[in-house]
Amino acid sequence: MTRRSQVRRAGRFVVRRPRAPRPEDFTGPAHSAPVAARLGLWLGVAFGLCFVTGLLSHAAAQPPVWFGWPSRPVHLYRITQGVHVLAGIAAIPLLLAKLWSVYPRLFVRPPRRPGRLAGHLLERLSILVLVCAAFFELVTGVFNVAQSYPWRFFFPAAHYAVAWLAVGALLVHVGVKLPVTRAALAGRLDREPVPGRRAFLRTAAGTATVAVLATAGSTVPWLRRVSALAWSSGTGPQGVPVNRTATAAGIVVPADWHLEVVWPGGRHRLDLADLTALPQRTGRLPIACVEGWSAVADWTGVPVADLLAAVGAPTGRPVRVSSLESAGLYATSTLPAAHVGDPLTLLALRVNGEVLAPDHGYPCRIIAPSRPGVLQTKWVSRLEVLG
Ligand SMILES: Nc1nc2c(c(=O)[nH]1)N[C@H]1C(S)=C(S)[C@@H](COP(=O)(O)O)O[C@H]1N2
Ligand SMILES: [Mo]
Repeated sequence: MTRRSQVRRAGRFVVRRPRAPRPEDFTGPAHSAPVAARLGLWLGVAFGLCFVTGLLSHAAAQPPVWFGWPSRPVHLYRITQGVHVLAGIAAIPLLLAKLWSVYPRLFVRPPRRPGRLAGHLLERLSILVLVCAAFFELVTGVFNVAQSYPWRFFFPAAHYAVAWLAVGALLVHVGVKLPVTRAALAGRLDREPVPGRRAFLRTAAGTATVAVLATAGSTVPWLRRVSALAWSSGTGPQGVPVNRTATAAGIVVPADWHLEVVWPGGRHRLDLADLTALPQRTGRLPIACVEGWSAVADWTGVPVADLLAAVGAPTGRPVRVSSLESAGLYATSTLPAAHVGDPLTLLALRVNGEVLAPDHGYPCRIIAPSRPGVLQTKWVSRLEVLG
């Protein structure tokens, strides 16, 4: 009990009415501006990486007219998406540590002066939005990685929209806290080291590092052996993991399967023997899923540009790819002109020296450099050169 607590005499007993806690009551080493500032800085970096790489991924998957996602370097998308997911994983323990550090501030009394009260409430509201949006992003992201969607909304659209909310609230928060953060980071708040603070920060940073190492094997091959929690092992038929099998997608390849190539003013049909007879090229290319996993394999097939040229179709234009899987998100994808022109953009017939397994898209699939995995369409049946 502190001196401010009210004391009332009632007969022979002294009754103390407890008062609401105040931030100053929380004296543990984690609850201090220097700790909160440092965690805030790390979280800012993690969320900043998530936001920028998320925007890139969104733009690569649904390019706006003014944006061209490059086909080189070959591993570009793999890197940006790996960073996206791993920065999100690192942010989980950092966010929990930050909330633990600052939760005593829930007990700050609102100022009495009406002018200040409005500012105070706005700042509190921005923190509420920030915390909710941050949790939403991290939780839905982890569920997406686990390929589980126990909700009704469309994950990419919701994850993208809430990212803007999170970043807006984060900018407000950083703006409000800038003076105290700068003072804290510059060591101006406490000159004496306080025991326990470093240990708390080290534990938070260590937990984030362990979380990243435990999952990074999904995309960093040499970490596969230490990544006990990696969601993709790198194994599957022909050494490449499979997200959706041919059976799951309901694929039945018809006996008279052929590839139809269509362009403004012409069309051409090729069967598998025609495709196999064309000059083949092999490229060591990754599949990089938006879920953060990636796998590199030797893919062999006909470069799409060569195929178009061979049948007399124009090159240098975007190409719409259709799958035997006729419904749903994966039924079609569009190769931008830059990808069509890249000699490593393949209509692949083989992987790691073998004819594609049904689960990898037999008879043929698109494999293009630096492309979101979701657009590497399997079981291709039609290519349409767009006008
Ligand atoms: N037709 C079709 N193509 C598809 C898919 C699919 O479900 N159907 N999955 C996509 C996704 S999400 C990824 S990451 C890559 C690699 O998935 P895979 O491992 O199932 O081949 O293929 C893509 N191509
Ligand atoms: Mo994917």
